Amino acid sequence: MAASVFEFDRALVREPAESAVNGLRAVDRGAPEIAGLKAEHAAYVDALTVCGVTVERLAADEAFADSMFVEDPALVFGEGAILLRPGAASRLGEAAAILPELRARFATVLTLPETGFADGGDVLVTPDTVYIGLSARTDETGAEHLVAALRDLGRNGEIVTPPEGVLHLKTACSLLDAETLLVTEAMQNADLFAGMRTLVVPDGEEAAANALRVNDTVLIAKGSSRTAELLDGAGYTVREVALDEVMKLDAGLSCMSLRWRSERR
Ligand code: CIR
Repeated sequence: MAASVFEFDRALVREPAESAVNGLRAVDRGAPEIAGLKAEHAAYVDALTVCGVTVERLAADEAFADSMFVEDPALVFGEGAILLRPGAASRLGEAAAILPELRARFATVLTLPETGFADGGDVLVTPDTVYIGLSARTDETGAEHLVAALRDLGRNGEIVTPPEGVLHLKTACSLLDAETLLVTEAMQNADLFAGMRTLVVPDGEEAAANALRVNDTVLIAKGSSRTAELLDGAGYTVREVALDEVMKLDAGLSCMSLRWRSERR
């Protein structure tokens, strides 16, 4: 059985680049304001730290506007890392940029064959299964390569098809504990996760479905008060993190870090 999927003691983040004003966004709600983006990123790092995680910060990479979203070019576990192939043309080069950082921290770093695409935002790790969602960023070929790499790490991968209009699998769902997911209603109706319990985010708070469980705490987007109440009522410890500028780039909590539990504890 895999190690706990929400107990982490290490995380890697990348500082936002000034070029983030040119970051990808499906619906243009304006460019993020860089000072605000940096402040939100710093508060996110603080939140991870308060939750008991040692966070290492990589320098901003101006060559890649979306490079602060380090979860997309890599997938990490205590036992090893997998270098992914982000499916947006402007982001594919982020993989090569993060490779030395993975090699410096993991004894095992697997790479995928150079066909197809697989994006970390499409990967949801549960204790028994690593779900890989097909999307505009992850195709069948990339997903199949990822399943093979996961097998080499002793993990079971399963490819799923999320509902239309979901940027990344984890845009619309996240892990709350070993048996429970937080999902949007559309994701609930798609019924992709056999054997997992689900809590559905209240209508109008769909963005809160990208929560992040870190040790004893569930981080959620600030302003999702009904989701906070729902989680609080279900017994979770909730911490809100401001994400207004981050959300202008279609991003949320999970994509701003790579997290793992080091084997040395
Ligand atoms: C992008 O479209 O690639 C970025 N602007 C946002 C990526 C967010 N990543 C994620 O949800 N895993």
